[in-house]
Order: sequence, then C-alpha cells, then structure tokens
Amino acid sequence: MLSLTIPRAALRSAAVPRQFAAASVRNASTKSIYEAVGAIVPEKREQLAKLKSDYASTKLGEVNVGHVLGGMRGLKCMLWEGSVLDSESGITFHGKSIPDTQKVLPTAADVGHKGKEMLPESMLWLLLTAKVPTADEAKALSSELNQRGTLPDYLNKIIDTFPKDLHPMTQFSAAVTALNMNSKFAAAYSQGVKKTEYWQSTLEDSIDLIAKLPAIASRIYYNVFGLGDGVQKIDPNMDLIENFTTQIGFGDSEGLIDYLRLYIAIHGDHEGGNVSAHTAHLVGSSLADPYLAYGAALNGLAGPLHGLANQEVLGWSLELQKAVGESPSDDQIVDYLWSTLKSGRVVPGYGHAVLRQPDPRFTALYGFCESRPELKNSSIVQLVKRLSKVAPPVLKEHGKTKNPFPNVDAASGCVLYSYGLDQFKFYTVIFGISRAIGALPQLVFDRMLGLPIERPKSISMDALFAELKK
Ligand code: CMX
Repeated sequence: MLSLTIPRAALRSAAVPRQFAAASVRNASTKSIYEAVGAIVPEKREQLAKLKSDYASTKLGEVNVGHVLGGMRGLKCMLWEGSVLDSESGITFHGKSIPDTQKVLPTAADVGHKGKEMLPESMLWLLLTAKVPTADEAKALSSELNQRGTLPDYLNKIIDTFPKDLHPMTQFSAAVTALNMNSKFAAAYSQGVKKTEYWQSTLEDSIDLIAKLPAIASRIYYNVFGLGDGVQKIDPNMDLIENFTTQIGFGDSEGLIDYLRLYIAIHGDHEGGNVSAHTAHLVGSSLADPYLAYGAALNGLAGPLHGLANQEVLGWSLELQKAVGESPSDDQIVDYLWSTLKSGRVVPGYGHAVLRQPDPRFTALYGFCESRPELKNSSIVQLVKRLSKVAPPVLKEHGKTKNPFPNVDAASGCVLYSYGLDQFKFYTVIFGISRAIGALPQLVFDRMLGLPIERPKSISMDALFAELKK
C-alpha cells in the first residue's frame, strides 16, 4: 500500500495572493473564479489522499497485449476531473449531461445579452470549480476575460510574419506557444514557489490564455483570409464569443454568435484520453507552463482523425454535392458513402474511439439547427441531417467501425458554413479556442493535486514475445 505523501499543510487552502483572497466589496454569495477554485482545494486534496492511502493497490482492470497494440483503448490509467465519457450515454461535466448544462448554466440572456445558449464562460466555471455559477459569477468571469484579452505587441508581430499559406492551426499553436514569454507559472517556478501553490499561477496563466485565444485566432483569420477587422477590439459590454465573432466580421449574425456559444461550450471537454486533452496533460506533467502544454495540444487537435475532422466533413460533403447535386437522393448518398469506403477512406464525422451511440454533442448541434429558421433551407444542413439517418446502416453493413453513428464533427463545420463562415481551414482553430476550457482546468487540478510526471512503460515486440514465453 502506498503511504500518504500529501503533507497535512497541503490539505489546507494555501495562503493566497490578492486575486485569490475573499472579495470585500462583492456580494457575499458572488465569488471570483480564483476564490471559487481556491475553495475546492482542500476537498480535492482530501479525496486524492484517501484514494492513495486506501485504494492505491485496488485493480481497475487488466492490461493485455491488445491494449499495448491498440492505442490503449479503455485502459483506465489517468486522472481527469472535469468530465467523464460513457460509451452509451456520452459526456458529463462534473456529473452533468449536455441537456443538464443547457438547463442550468447561465445563458447569454441571463447576463443581459441577446441569445439563448449557455455561455462558454459558464462551462469554464463549471469545469474549474465543479459548481454551477450564478449569472453574476458568469458575468464577472466574462469581464475578467475581456480585461485580459488583448495581445502583447510582440505576439502580433510574430503572427504577422507567418506566411499566409501556413495552415491556420500551425499558426495558432506557434502563437500560443510563443505567449509563454509572459507565463506567470514559469516566473513563479523559477522564483522557487512552493509546489502546493503551483496551481495558483497555473490558473492565472490559464485564464490569461483562454482570454487571448479569440484575439490570436482573429488575427490569424485577418492575415490569412483578409477578413474581419484586424484590430481585435474588445468591447467590455460583450461576452467572449460576441467579441470574437465581431473580430472576425460576423458581429451582426445573431445566429452564428449563439451557435458559437453552444459550440465552444460543448467542445470544451471530452474527458482526458483524447489526443488534445491527453497531450496538454502529458506535456504539463513535466511542469511545462500552460502555454507550452496547450500549444502542444493544438498540434494534436490539428490531426485529421481528431479536430481536423470537422474541416474534412465539410470538404467531403461539398464533394458529394458537386458529384451528385445539392439535394441528393438517399440512394445517391448511399452510393457515395460506398465509393468513399471502397476507396479505403474513412467517412469523416462518423465513429468514435469511446462512444457507441450518437454523440450527444452532435444531438445538441442538431437540436440547434432544428430551432433556427435561418438554417432550415441550408442544403448542407439538410445533408447533415439526411446523412445521420443514411450513413449508420451503411457503416454497419461495411462492418469495420465499432460505432456507426455521427460524432460532433458530422455537424459542427457544416453549420459554420451555412452561416457564411466558409474558410474551412479555420474550423479547427475554433475548436482550439474551445478545447482550452477543458484542457487548462485539468492542468490546474494536476497542479492542485501535485500529480507526478507522466511516464508509462513501453515495450518492444521482442520484449513482448519474451514476456509471453515466460
Ligand atoms: N469510416 C470508415 N471506417 C471507419 C470509420 C469511419 N467513419 N470509423 C472507424 N473505421 C474503421 C477504422 O479505420 C478501423 O479500421 P482498420 O481496422 O482498418 O484500422 C476500424 O473501423 C475499427 O475502428 P474503431 O475501433 O471503430 O475506431 P477507432 O477507435 O480506431 O477510431 C476514429 C476512432 C474517430 C478515429 C474513427 O472512427 C474515424 O477515423 N472516424 C472518422 C474521423 C472522425 O470523424 N474523427 C473525429 C472524432 C471525434 C473526436 O475527436 O471527438
């Protein structure tokens, strides 16, 4: 049995700097994000201490050769606090499903803006604190992000040197990485801050980075596509997404603004094993600062089997329309699906490494489309809906994928396209704005709990055969 390694002092909330201390002027029930995260530290540390002292040797399953060869599917081997993905019922965020969050998280209207969808700020608060924020708390977090959203001049200069035809995701990850010049965590670490306090500067960096991602993205958008205002003005009266949408030139599109609120909120976290989340956690476990960890995560998100799939889905759907017309019959869709499968390609937007049912994120985006009159006549949205009925039987008959149902990417990019945001190389950048609200809170938990550097054991095939002969 492992001994309890967390010192008692660490179980108490650490002495906190200015922004982490109780606010004297705010309403007593309204916490700042720093106070709210600080409040859960003792409880989380106690949970970890109990798991270590009482259960460290308890088995959670067996590791077999299939796990080693098969991308470690289903192996329960990392801690992730924000969300859990069930193969049948899908994602829950601190126990709340997407429909639950749609009911309880403060929406744009709740903080006095136009729009019905939950705010990504509300989801960020939930992921960081395990609590539903009040409307005032969500609004305060929104203002905090606005105040931190301006890019330093040096970063704008770096972004402006990127060639226009460098993929926007490459630009995005490079720019995020370069922001580490201002990392508060790196500065605190080099000044010898105590391990029990690492989480505080990690939280500061995380809030700073989340605040700046829209401005980085819109600068790249302006440089690559010549669209948007290019100045990344932040209006203190707008929320994170209305500001971002305005920066890229869609400030008058109420539908797109509300779609992006929903999109960014529900793409944020999908437990820890997916490539981008896992990368942030892995790189962060070396005590690299949040900018380095999240820059690395973005490179994983840029892969076609992960975040780039939304760009792939749109490309595939437009090719289908080009080949057989804007409103193809079911038979034409089926033939096109088979031609893709027979050529050895995957059908983008379908299948999942964990899920075995339609992705609830897809269901939420589908529901959004159903509720918006302006999307009713979009041929690409119609195609998304038809495909979600026609593709599963084809994929089942094909017999390879374990999950023949749509994942979130089956709809996400196509809706952006319908709203006129048709630069599909930019779509994964939008996903990247979102994934930070899941991956960075976990980095705060990692440091709050003092999790160790990640170092699984690898094995060669020769060594495997030697082991199997024993
Ligand atoms: N079309 C055709 N074949 C598919 C398929 C699809 N949509 N999904 C899986 N398969 C194939 C796999 O390529 C694999 O074939 P091989 O045995 O020849 O390698 C076989 O079915 C078994 O795969 P699986 O165990 O069902 O799925 P994996 O866990 O290996 O992969 C995923 C999951 C998402 C990468 C895969 O389903 C896929 O490539 N889908 C299309 C790309 C996509 O939509 N990605 C976005 C995922 C969403 C997210 O990141 O959250």
